[in-house]
Amino acid sequence: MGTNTHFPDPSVVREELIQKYPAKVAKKRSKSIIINDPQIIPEVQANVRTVPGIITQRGCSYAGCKGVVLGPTRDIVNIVHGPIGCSFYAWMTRRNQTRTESLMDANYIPYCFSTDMQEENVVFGGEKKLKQAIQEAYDLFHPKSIAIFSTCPVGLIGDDVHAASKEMREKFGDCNVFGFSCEGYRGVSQSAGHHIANNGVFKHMVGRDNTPSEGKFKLNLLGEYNIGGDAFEIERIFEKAGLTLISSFSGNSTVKQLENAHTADLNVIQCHRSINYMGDMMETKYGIPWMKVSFVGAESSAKSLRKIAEYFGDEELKARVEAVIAEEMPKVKAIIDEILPRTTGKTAMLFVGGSRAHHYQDLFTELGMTTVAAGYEFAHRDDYEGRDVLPNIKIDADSKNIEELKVLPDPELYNPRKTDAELEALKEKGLEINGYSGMMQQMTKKSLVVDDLSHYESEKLIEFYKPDIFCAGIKEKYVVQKMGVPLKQLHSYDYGGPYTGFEGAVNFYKDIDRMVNNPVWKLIKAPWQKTEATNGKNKGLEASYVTQ
Ligand code: CFM
Repeated sequence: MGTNTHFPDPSVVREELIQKYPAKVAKKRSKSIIINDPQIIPEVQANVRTVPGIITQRGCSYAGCKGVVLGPTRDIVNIVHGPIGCSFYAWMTRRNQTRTESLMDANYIPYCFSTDMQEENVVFGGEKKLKQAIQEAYDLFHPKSIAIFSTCPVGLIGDDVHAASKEMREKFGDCNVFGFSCEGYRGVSQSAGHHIANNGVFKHMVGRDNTPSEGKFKLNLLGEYNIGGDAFEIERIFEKAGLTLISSFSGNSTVKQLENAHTADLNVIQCHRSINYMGDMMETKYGIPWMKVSFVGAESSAKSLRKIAEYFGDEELKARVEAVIAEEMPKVKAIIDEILPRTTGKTAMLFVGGSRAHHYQDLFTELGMTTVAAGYEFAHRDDYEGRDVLPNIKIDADSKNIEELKVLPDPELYNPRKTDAELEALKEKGLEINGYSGMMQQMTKKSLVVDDLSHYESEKLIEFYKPDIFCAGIKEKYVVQKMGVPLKQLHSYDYGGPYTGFEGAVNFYKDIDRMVNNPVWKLIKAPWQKTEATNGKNKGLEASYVTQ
């Protein structure tokens, strides 16, 4: 853990960031803008309401439930109960890919199902229209499952999506219909939607199919949504290593996989934020432990594979994992050796979601680049500071809004995969069982950690640090690029990917090399830079261009 010396004093930057705000807002924002110290890990204010008027990067609860967690399962018909705009927003924009086994297999991802709520439905109620929509979907597709997602007006007018779902489920008999109260306003961000989705998938899907699964080393991959084909690369590696993937939550998944997931012997969690609830609930009900892994970065992939092999404790598996790493790494090394001299010493900023701002720091480290500032849009304190702080997190009114399921060991299916003594022995070997140490432990001393970064703050940070690359999403992309800084979308990957595993690491190195070493950025002057054309008087907000 080195100390940044060639960067601006973070306390000055922090002061600057908050000084423009009115006193009350400044007080609130100052708790979310933290100078990191990996040794003592300071407290970060997170998962609280955004101050009205601040331009946030966040999305809504419906986005987290429908778009994020349920969206990637290909054979559920996901019906959005609401105005058409909410559906359009969630239609194919996340780049979650899927691959059917045969052309005859169901895949509803390319479709957009909505009740297209109109004023009349808002005034007189929309349940009738919802039931018609469910019937129509059933008649057309005969799917195994239909899920209903509530948007804001549904909660405001009081449509009961659960009663409507139950009525239709009982009517059909062969189609599992269930609803989600994931109205956009349910929480402070999409994080609330993740929790609501976890509860629904756990209640209505996991454990429905008790067919014994085959395979010696069976695991579920939680919190991997197959953006840009990420899950395909992890599946390739698992297969090569002799690991059997029972279910993925939920990239490239099917209803059958999710319903049978409780037959696996280990849950590995990639995105802790969106699915940690599922890991905990499956452990309590079925006795399956979970482990945090990350397949973002070649080194992290190797480390995660070794952790999985250690968990199963089989010598043959360990040897096979080592063979896979030995076979994959030289290809990665050949590329990184060529790129490293061009990327070493450059700086990055990452402001993304609830897990990638952490995971992608590994890839930048492999590129010899330093992350000078990072933060999540909607993560909680445990994603920053580690799960040890969980007992100290204040439960506010917004969190109380979301149901905490009371889960008990299943009288028939509970089967602890490891004894307490075995788990202890694994922990002693350094395996973090049911744990996650968060982002800040990995970041350098005096780097800046900012939760729920505002638009104004992002401009200020760029002005101060002039990073070589800024990682965020489409809402930020062009504003940042107009400042002369390339922006890598870490949500959609800018049409690229996969970035996981060994092949993904190579893709990422090449893409970042192309971006940070592209001379075009030097031709753009940032808004605060004086231009010759206006005789030094231009201090406006528009980027200006130098033609030669
Ligand atoms: Fe998890 Fe995600 Fe993320 Fe997320 Fe998301 Fe996403 Fe994300 Mo966009 S589940 S928290 S709600 S890793 S859609 S695949 S990229 S913000 S960092």
